[in-house]
Amino acid sequence: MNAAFVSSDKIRDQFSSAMSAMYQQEVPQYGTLLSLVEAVNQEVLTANPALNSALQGSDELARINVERHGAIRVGSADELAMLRRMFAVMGMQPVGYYDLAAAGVPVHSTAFRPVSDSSLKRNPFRVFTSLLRLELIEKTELREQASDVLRNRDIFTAEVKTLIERFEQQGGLNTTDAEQFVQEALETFRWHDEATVDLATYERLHNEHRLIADVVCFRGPHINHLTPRTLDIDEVQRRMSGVGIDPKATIEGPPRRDCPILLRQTSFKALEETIAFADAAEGKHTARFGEIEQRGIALTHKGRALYDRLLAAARENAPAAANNDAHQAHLSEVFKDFPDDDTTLRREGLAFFHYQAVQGASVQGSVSIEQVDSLVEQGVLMITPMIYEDFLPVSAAGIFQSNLGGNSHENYTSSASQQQFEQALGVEVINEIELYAQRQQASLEQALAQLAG
Ligand code: OOG
Ligand code: NI
Repeated sequence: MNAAFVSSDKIRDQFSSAMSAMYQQEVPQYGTLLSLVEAVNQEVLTANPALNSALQGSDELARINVERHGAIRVGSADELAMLRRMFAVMGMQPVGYYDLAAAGVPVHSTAFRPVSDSSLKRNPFRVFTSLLRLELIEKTELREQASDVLRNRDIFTAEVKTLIERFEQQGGLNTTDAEQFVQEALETFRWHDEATVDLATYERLHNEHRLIADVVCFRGPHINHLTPRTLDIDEVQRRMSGVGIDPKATIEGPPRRDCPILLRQTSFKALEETIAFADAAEGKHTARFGEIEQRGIALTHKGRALYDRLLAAARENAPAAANNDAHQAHLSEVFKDFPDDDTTLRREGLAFFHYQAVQGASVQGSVSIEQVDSLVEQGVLMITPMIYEDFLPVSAAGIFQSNLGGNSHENYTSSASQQQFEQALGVEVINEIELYAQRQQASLEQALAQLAG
């Protein structure tokens, strides 16, 4: 790459901090949440020196305070395709496909995120991006009206489009262009307290599904939440109400464990905000909230299948009360069937790890993949958990639902349509499990070469 160009990692880092600053200003409760998360992270690290050095050793400590994800919802294939080009400037690729229709939310989604070890280390910022499935609106007239409104908006500034093209032609952006890109890209995600439609149209769309009104009635896909990573989600959940934040009833995802797996998430309820409609009527809209997450180890296909099976079993005989303590106790009971130590997780091929040759260690002759188990046991190869960087469809549905004000829609029967999503996107999404497997393999090969060298 031309040395005069700013790295995509740096542009992403600048963008994610600009987005966080904008959202703190727009939604002060998010700033309160950030302070709470930081305080709890600090307490956890102070009380647990072993965790502190483990995180430091795997270079994770540095990313904890910059780590976050956000979410947006767009209305058309053109919008999604342009977003893909915009995120590419920041080194973010579409990873994974999530079907939410099965859970009563008329969207399907991907996550734009960095993919390489070094980029993830620098700043793993991800944007969960949903595309509205207008075809799921049954009333023809309403569907056509929504699609007309969407056709008439442009969610990108002229300048950002020019800069995206320049990036694609030159293979990078210089410092001035990169700075302007960050400012212009930010405009796409800004909140607008003016709707583009009259109140009656808003209400018709809202009655069809609250999410449809959120996507269709505004000038752009406002960022609807940002999510810092916490080291103790249970503690943050407990303390939220003490700082004036109203959390959703239960934490999504797996229970608390010695070896955390995948992703646990909880959010605070979306705020009711005043909107001026196109006919000068005043009304309310609820869209924006805050979320926290705690990430654990990425699972293989086998591990994920076990997770899905246990989660389904837990949901089938869930306790009646939607109380987090009862919910977590029940989950912990069901998840006793999921091994909870690194040795078993690795031996049984349930989870992904990074491999490292222990400094100064070497092995006579060549080393083969078959010797890995014994090299790990001998302490010649060190393993560290590979963090799960993606999302979970059941959890995402839970987060969506907690903001739909209780009047949830019956499930859409239409099947998942990854192909249709990819057509809109303009490329295929990257398979997340393949990505973890490749990264694990690369770290293993490097470690073995080092031992033999
Ligand atoms: C996205 C909800 C899903 C997550 O972290 O799983 C989500 C949305 O509300 O647009 O953010
Ligand atoms: Ni989220």
